[in-house]
Amino acid sequence: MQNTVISPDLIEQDNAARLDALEEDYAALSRALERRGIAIGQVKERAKDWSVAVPSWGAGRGGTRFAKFPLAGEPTNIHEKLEDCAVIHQLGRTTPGVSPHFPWDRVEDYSALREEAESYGLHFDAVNSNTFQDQQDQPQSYATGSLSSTLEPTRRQAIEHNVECIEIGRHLGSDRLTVWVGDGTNFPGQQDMGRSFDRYLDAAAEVYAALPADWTMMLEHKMFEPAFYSSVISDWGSSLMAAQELGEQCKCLVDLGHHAPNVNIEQIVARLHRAGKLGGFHFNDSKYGDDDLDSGSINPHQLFLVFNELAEAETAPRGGFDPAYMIDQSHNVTDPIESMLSSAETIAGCHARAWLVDREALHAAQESNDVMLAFRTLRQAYETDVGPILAMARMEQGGAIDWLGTYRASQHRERKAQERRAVGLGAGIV
Ligand code: LRH
Ligand code: MN
Ligand code: MN
Repeated sequence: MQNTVISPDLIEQDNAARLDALEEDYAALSRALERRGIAIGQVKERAKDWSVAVPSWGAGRGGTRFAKFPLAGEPTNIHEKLEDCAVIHQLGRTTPGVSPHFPWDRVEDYSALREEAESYGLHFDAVNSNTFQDQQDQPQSYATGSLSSTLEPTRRQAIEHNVECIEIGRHLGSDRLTVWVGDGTNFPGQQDMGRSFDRYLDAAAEVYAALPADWTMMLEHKMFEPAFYSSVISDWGSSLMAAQELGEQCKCLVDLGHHAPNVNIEQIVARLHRAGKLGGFHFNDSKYGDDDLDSGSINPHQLFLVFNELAEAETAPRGGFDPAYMIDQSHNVTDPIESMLSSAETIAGCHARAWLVDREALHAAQESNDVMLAFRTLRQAYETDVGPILAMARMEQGGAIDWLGTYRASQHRERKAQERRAVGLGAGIV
């Protein structure tokens, strides 16, 4: 028996009131797509098959280094986070995976945690390690680095933590480890940039050696923050060099917020695929830096272009194509459940629109250098409102046509505000 957090009756009632309008919109879109030679049913099935994982840490209110404004009823432990992730998936039907972060999600019994997730119809996705913060009672500090530290005991501690994350992940049923380190420098001259990369590689090789044969290790690059002069794995170039040196099972993870402003991220995606090293994504949006804003809230066109490259890559898989899709956002002023549902819909929409691109026409226009036709071919897909396809796919899988209206009608957060322990004030974590 699946554990449902939101009443299925409520979802059904809400859907019934909205079905006529949806059917009208869906039929109109179906006719428009048919004129373009596209069968709407196929796009809908593709949308149903596609999913994006939610981060356990994004289920709570984030914060900046200045403040965190807690939300009454927000989750404070992995059990409550799973309950909220279950709500997101129940209403949206695109997020069955939860990406945990350790030690934030530490518990005694990981097999029981896995069963708890499964009782909601969820599973665990990539496991994230954390050597960018010091924990209570931790012998060595990461203040001047972790895997790349100049200090051997510190590197050892960081290696052991990553190996422990793999072990935890095995119990949780995961098969991916995401490694992001905050290592880097704040001052020119602080460290030797070549030697710190060497130390990182030596330490990361020990983590890699502990990977089970069917696992992938994903290296997440980030240009700056917390190190404000240089990061050890600062960009996709460093990430690719490291992944190539570490081995076949090591790939690169692209967090959309981790680049310099205006960087052509879709081209990076194409390049990493070309090198057989496209491991996965952390979706979010950014205006200035690693803002962790809701996916597509600032630049939905860029997100579409990333998915266009992904559709291109899937059509021409070269050595293979199996990226992990995850959301990585910080919700500072919204209800995280609403933000995650909104982002999942935006991301799924970009995925669906990328598959509306007339790829044959695009390739022909590219070959004959018909610049305007190539551009308009992409634009036509981008401008198509796929909302009715996504809503129909949700409804047919038991989700909510109007996830926001149904979620608010459920009063989930209000009920949790009565039940859950209040969160203290303070600065956020990321
Ligand atoms: C670093 C990052 C990384 C961390 C997460 C909390 O900025 O994107 O993925 O694990 O934030
Ligand atoms: Mn990230
Ligand atoms: Mn980040």
